[in-house]
Amino acid sequence: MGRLVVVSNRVAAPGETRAGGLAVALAEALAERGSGVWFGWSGDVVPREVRGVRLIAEGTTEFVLSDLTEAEHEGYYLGFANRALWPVFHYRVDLGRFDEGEFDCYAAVNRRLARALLPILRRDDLIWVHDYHLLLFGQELRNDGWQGALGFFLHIPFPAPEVFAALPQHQRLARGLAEFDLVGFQTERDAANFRRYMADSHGAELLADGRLRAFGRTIVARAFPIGIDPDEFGRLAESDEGRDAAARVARITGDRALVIGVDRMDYSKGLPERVHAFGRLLDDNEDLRGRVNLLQIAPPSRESVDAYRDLREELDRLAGRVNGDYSDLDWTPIRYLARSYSRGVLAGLYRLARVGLVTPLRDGMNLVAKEYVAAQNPDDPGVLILSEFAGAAERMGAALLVNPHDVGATSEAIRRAIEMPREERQERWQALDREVREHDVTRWRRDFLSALDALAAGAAP
Ligand code: ADQ
Repeated sequence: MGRLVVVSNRVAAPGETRAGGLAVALAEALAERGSGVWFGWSGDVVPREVRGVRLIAEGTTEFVLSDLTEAEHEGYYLGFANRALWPVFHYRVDLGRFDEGEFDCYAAVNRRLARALLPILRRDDLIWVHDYHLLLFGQELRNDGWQGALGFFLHIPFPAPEVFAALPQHQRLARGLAEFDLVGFQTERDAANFRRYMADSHGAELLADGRLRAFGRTIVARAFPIGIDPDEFGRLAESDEGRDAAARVARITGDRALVIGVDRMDYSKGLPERVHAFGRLLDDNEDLRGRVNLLQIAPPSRESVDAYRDLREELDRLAGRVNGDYSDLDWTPIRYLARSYSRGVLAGLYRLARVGLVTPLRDGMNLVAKEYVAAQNPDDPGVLILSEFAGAAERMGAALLVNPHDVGATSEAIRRAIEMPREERQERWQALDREVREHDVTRWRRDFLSALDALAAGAAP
């Protein structure tokens, strides 16, 4: 069996905290394979020219890191990836900035990185590329002669074809994606969007089992829903760190119902809509005033992108309005913490919270929904309220599903969750827990890699 080569925008190199479950999962995939390479951006930005790559070995895994220049960071990362692809893939064409120069920079960085990887590759390596930063990476490798197996996984949604086609460079991107042998998506809906787009815009022939023929190649486009390590989250929720965090918050909230939201601060996460819904809950239900708290944890991200600064200001204003209207001597309805917490702290708070409020306007999957479920006490579980527009909703129908744009319905769901009898909470939680366990992170990476291995071996997956 050849080595596994993981390619992603950011690499969790040795010594860096592998905060996300994803970084841990990929590190495990590499270790499990016996030998592997993890290649990508070091996280460092240098003024002018990038000279070579840095190699770090850890066990049987080799980390190969490249810096970005300031111009690349601006044009490729902050620019085309985060100001054009991220909004469009999350259905926010209105926020998209379509700058040809930034696209050229994006393509050039994909090319430069592919050329930096190529000399390290061996013929039987299995290459697994991640996410929207690297849509053209496979094509760049092929252009330079790579003939081996190439897989790609998209962590964010693949939008409806009409929305994807709003990107001025959609044809170039589709052509690039067609160079992968396996293209993985979070949900059946994403895979279907991609297949329909390829058929409508490029005359692709749709075959059985996710296969399709386009641009003279046969590729496979299928869903591989990502997950978490539920046992780890269960353990963390009961760890000293988790219990301490829960006890500190419980001292303030007392016996009031706690509603929790945990998100990166991003306009896709529906934060203003969530605060509106919580405000509406208090507007409409006098009996709940003084009896419920919203704890929203949302560290700022990518503050150099204008849309993120605007969001932060809007959120401060909205939470201020609700708190201004309803706070009392011993009660502040919304506590908003703009920082990151360790996974142990989060797990403890998830377990304490009566309601997990996960209401993105769009999300590839949303791992917070799964973490909330995994952290619950089976005897007295909380209630998950989940946006129907999160990928997680496709298989987590036992949650209270809401349309996050419908402020009234979301507010009503919060009320229902707070008042839900234990028996119904347990029934719903058991169904959700089964799903979180069935589609955990280990299955995700194994399913993807065995499909890619099968394609590499020339067999149908
Ligand atoms: P994200 O958009 O980052 O990921 P999500 O899936 O919710 O969204 O993952 C966020 C992770 O960061 C979770 O593990 C969460 O615990 C952690 N996190 C969030 N806020 C935090 C805070 N304040 N402190 C500490 N940790 C925090 C992208 C896609 C998703 C997809 C994932 C994985 O946008 O749709 O589910 O990749 O594929």
